[in-house]
This record gives sequence, C-alpha cells and structure tokens, in this order.
Amino acid sequence: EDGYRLWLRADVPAGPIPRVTLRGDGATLRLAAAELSHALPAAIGGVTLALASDPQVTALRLPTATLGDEGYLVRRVRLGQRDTLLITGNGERGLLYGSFALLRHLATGGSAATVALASAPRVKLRVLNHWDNLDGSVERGYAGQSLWDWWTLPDFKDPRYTDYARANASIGINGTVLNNVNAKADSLTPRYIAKAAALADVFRPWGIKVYLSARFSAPIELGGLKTADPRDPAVAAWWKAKADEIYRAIPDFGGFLVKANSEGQPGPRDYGASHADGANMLAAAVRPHGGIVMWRAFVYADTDPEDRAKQAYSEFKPLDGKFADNVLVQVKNGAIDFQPREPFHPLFGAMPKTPLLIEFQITKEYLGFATHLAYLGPLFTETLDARTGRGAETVADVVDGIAEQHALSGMAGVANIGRDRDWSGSTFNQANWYAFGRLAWDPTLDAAALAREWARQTFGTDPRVVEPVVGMMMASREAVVDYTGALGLAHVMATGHHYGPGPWVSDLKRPEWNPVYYHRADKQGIGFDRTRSGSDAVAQYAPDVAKRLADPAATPERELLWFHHVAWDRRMSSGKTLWDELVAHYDRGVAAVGTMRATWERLRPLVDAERWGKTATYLAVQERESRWWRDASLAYWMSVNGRALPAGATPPEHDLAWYKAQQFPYAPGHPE
Ligand code: BDP
Repeated sequence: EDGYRLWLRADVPAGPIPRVTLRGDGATLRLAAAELSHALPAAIGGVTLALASDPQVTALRLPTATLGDEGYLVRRVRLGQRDTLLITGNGERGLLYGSFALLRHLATGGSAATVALASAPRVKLRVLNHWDNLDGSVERGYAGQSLWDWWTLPDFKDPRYTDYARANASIGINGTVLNNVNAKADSLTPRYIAKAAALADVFRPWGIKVYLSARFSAPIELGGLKTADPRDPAVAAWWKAKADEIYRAIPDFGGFLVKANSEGQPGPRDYGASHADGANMLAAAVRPHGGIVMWRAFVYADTDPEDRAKQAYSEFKPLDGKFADNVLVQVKNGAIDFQPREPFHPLFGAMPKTPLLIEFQITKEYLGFATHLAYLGPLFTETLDARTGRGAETVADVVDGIAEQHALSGMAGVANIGRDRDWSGSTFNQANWYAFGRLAWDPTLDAAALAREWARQTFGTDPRVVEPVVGMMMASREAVVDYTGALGLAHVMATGHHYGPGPWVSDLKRPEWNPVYYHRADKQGIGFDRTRSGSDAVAQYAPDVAKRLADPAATPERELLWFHHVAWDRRMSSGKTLWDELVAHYDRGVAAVGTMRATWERLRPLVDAERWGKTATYLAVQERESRWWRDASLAYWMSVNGRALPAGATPPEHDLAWYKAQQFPYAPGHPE
C-alpha cells in the first residue's frame, strides 16, 4: 500500500464478472470497457457501452442532446431484447467518463440497483500545468523528479505514462502542458517535439491533449531571427512554420501556454507590443489546426512602482475584446501568487469579452510542500464561489463562460505530480489533484463532498475512517492559514524556497519581493492599505465589492490586512484587539495540527500501515513546523510592535536572531 493506486483502488471483484457489451469500436471505448470489466461487481448485472448515435440507443429517446461531446448518461434500460445498464454519450470520451463515474458511484457506496447518472463538464479545457524542466527537475515540485523521462523518450514509453493518463481521465482532466512556464526554447526543437508526440500517443485514447509552454523568444534562439517582435512578419512566419511542424507530429496538439514579460521571461512588451499582439500572433499560427493559446496574466514589471496586486489588471483590462477567439487569458486565483489565502483576482469580473482560464496551484509551494497536510478543496471553492459584484455572478460563472457564451473556457492546475511512488509526495496531496480535476469538470461542486468522495475511494467506505478523515481535511487549509499568518497577511515566507517563515525579509532587490512590502507592519499597526488612501487596488473590483472592501468594518476579517493597514489595538469582532486576535490565530493553527495528529492516531487500526505511517510522520513534522512558523512570526511582530504576548500565551522558543539564521539552501523545488 504505497499509494501508487491513488483513488483507483477498486479490486478485481470476486465471483462472476458482469458482462460488458461494447457496441462500436474505438481505442477509447475499448479502454472504457476494460475499466469496467476489471472492477465492476457482479451485482450490477449486464452493462452496455454504446454511443447515443447507435440506432438502438436513439430509439430510446434519451435526453442526450445536452451532453455535448464529453458528457455521459448511465441508466437502466431495455436495449434490444435485454435489460442492461447503459452507458451512453455523444462521443467516445463521454463513455469513458461515464464508466469512471459509474465506478466512482459504486466505490463511494452508491447502490448498484438504482444507479442513474448524468453529467456534462461545465468547463471545456481541464488542464494540468507541469512545471517540469527538460533536465528532469520540477519547479516547485515536491514529489520527486519529473514523470517525463525526456532522455529515454520517444523510444521508451514508461507504463507510468499510461497510469498517469488513466488517473487523469478518471477525474475528467483532458489536457496537459508538459513543460515549465519558465520555458526553454529547446522544447520546440524537432528532437523534443518527437518526445512530446510519443506522450501524446499514449494520452490520446484517454482523451488527453498535449500542450507546450512556448518561449516567446524562440524565433531568435532557434530560428536565428534578430527579433521576436510579434508584429514582424518574419516572426509570425517562423511561428506558423513551427506550428505546422508540431501538428505534423501531433495532429491533435492542443496549443501553447505562454508566460511573457514576467519574472524575466521574454515577451511582446520587450518590443513595445502588447500582450494581445503576442497572443494573437501565436493564435494565428495554431488556428488552422484548431489549436489555442493560453496567455498568462501573471505579470508584474520591475519598473512599475504600482502595487503588485494591481498590475495584471492594469495591463490586461484594457485589452478586453482585443484577443483572438482562440486565446484564453490565464489568471491565477488571486492577484499575488498562490498564497494560503488570497481574495479572488479582480480580473474575474473585469474582462467579460475574454475567456478567462483560472489557474490554481495544486502543488503546495506556500502551504508546506508535500509534508504539511492541507486539503485545497476549500481554497479552490472559496475563489470559485466568490461573487464578482456583477449581478449574482460568481468566479465559477466567469470561468465556465456559459453566460457570456464563450466558445472556450478552462481551468488549469499547476501539477503536484512526480516520480514518487505515491505520485504527489503524500497520500493527502492526491486529494488536491483529485479535487482539482473534479472541480474543473464542475466548479460548483462542494469541497466537503469531494473530500468524502476521495476518502471513500482512497481508504474505503467505513464511516469510522471517512468521517474523521473528512474532518481533518476540511480543517487543514485553515490551519495552515492560521499558523503562517491569518487575517489577510500574505507573502510572509522565507526567500527562494518559500517553505518557512520570513516576515522580516527586507533586503531583496525588488521591493515587491520582500515580505515587509506586503505586511507593512510598524509600531502602530499592520497591513497593506489598498483603499483610496493607499494603492486603491480595491477600485479594480466591481462597485459593490469595491465599496465593501474600502471599508475596514465591512471587509471580511479574514482579508482585513490584505486591504487595510490597521492599528494593533483595533477591536475585532471577537472583542479582542487585532494583536491578541492574531496571536490567537497562530495558536489555533498549531492546535489544529495537534488535533489532526490525534485524529490520525486513532485511525491507526483502520488504515494500512504504510500509508498510515508516512502520514503520521508528516503530521508530526507539520506540528513541529507549525510551531516554528508561529514562534518565528510572533518573535518578529513583537520586535516591531514592542508588545507583550496576551496573558497565557507561550513565548517563542528561540529569539528572533535564531529564526532569521535558519537556512535551507537545498530545499526541493526551487529553481536556483
Ligand atoms: C511563483 C513561483 C515561480 C513561478 C511563478 C509563475 O514561485 O517559481 O515561476 O510563480 O507562476 O509562484 O510563473
């Protein structure tokens, strides 16, 4: 039980195997039939896989019109002369997803007798972003080396590639970007295109398309051109020829993901052209082949003294309506960078003419890598459920693009997958991959329901395990927020590796790289004033939201210090001062990890030894490190505000100098 099987643990059932009838043929259909025949219990009776266009199915007049290409319907019907459980849909992928949905239904305790399922994805592009480098390292990856063995590709197709595709298909993921957004031009050379093509061949029958991150300056580096200016016809011609070359090798290549003019990456701004100019030039290159471009809005310029949280909006909002119709703008969930908590990004709700693809980080760069337990379901849904202030619209509504009738919509997750036997570095991290996929299919799903669904498939349906596990998961992300810095604090981590505390850091080259830039703590108070008296970032939200956030009393306390600089003595809703409240949050975070540990300890007899043991060890590490975060942070805040701890609070174990001296030059996942 090393976790390799992920949530797909249904065993080959004992006794007679139900008859699976496959009407039609096709690689994807055969995979669906194989999934069913090795995991279905006999109680289900006969199962038939048939497309909705099959005359026998058409005759049943089932409501298949709304299922699109990927949706499915599972029903007991009389087909021909037989009673059967029918899995149908308009396309082969729908039948594959329907098969996995049926297996999920059964593995989570659903009844075989009354099964009736129907679902179609609300989001079209459900994509993993691998930040995998060609040398096998993974930027911000904490589950070992890259899954892609670029060296032995294209010849050797590691069976893991198939297992990877199968796991993704089981949760509805239909695309994968193979290489890091901090891209090397080499990934666009013939040698690497052939390697990507080999992966695409493995993934194709599982309904998964391959995409590549494109380095914007590739025409210079590979093509010998003098410029990468998107308005230069020679540059456009180079990309067009490159796209043609890729599509010769990968006929269903998905398209490009681009990080441009961000953290040192080249881009159209280098030539005075806009992000739309750059995106549209690439979009024209892939358009004849049906490809798309995912253009990231994660930009912050080193020349701009503006609040970093405002920059993406400032640059992209004016471009609404200027992007080609095969471009999506890819926007992180929050305006800074995957912090344990961020308010939703103001671009959601500000670019109605552009499909916005939301980007979450599944890998936990700022939430304790693979060691700390933090279930991200609540982080994802907190953003998706947020109201943008445009009518009743939520971020999920913007992402699915249904109201705007966008032809494209998408959700991207920065993958937490590597060569570790358990794929994600820990059993509980698998839940984040799982929840991401399920939410990409339907962003209105509930985080607790998804936790339960995952726990049942991962640990079995015994409620004595499932309910405590769900309880741990649902409390876990808030615990991380509490012990790393609650009430809207952000970006208070140590430099480079981003693992431990570093709220004191103030000496980095660019002001907005420093934690002190974000928390602005001084003797009187703490927090970033983003109202009109400060950076006025609140004005980037729709009027109703902006109005609420401009008023500290109307701002949710969990986001208070993100939007306001307030006095340490400020009265909070609990009746405590802000300072006392902050201390209480640190203590609550540490205590919550202790509770998770105690819960897990009680589950020892009910969980297999290997998965139980690794989790138990990691929880012990997390408890120790939650104290480190708390103590280091409090030591620093006290050095700034000169205050004593509230009565009864435990003083930090070491002095501030000790915490500042901790160094982790070989922490995993860090590029330099
Ligand atoms: C930050 C990471 C950095 C990434 C960057 C990005 O620290 O490694 O390159 O995001 O999203 O979170 O491009």
